[in-house]
Amino acid sequence: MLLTPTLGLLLLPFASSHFLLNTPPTIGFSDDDEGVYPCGSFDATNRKTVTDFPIAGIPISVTSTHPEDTWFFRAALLNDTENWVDLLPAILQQGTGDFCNPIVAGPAAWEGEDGVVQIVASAPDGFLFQCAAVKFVGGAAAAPGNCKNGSKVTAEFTNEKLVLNAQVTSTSGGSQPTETSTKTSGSTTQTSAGATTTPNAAAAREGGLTVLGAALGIVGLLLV
Ligand SMILES: [Cu+2]
Repeated sequence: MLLTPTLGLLLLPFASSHFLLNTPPTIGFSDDDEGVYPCGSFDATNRKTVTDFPIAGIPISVTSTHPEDTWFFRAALLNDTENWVDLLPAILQQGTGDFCNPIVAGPAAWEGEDGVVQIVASAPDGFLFQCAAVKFVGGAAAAPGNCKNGSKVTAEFTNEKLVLNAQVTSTSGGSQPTETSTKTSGSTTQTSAGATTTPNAAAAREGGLTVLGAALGIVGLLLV
């Protein structure tokens, strides 16, 4: 029996995995342990395959087996892999299949630094993680390559907050809250920490505001 290449690609990951990180190359993938923070059971500092990450942007491509995921694209410096910075606001993706954002910008202040990209999916079966080893560099954005979206896939930014280990990461409003919360992820009406009305809460992480500014600049590209 003949399978078209496309059909074959679709069937394989759907058989078992939660989600696949297509690009940048993953540090490692274990279907059973993809729920293990911070990198799906793999070492966040693994440098076996390091991808150049131009601050101007790289494509991030995943394949989801879930009907719905909320994605958090984050990054950390290699020497500080507990401080994750949002590269984009949260993205609500609906429909199983390929989801690719052609240009995800990096934190400008990190040019020349070794880093780790973390992809978090808030999926129907829990939080899932994969990471990629990167080096932040200057220059033009990386080519989108094989960046494509499945025909059933739609995506939009949301103001959902990622809450892991009671630490809140802001994904909207340009603030970097320092409060903690026991609220679980999933609500878009959460106001305790990440509210958009607290512009002075930005004491936290250098680079965060720059990142968000860059993110807002490419909103229009998300559905390309
Ligand atoms: Cu799953």
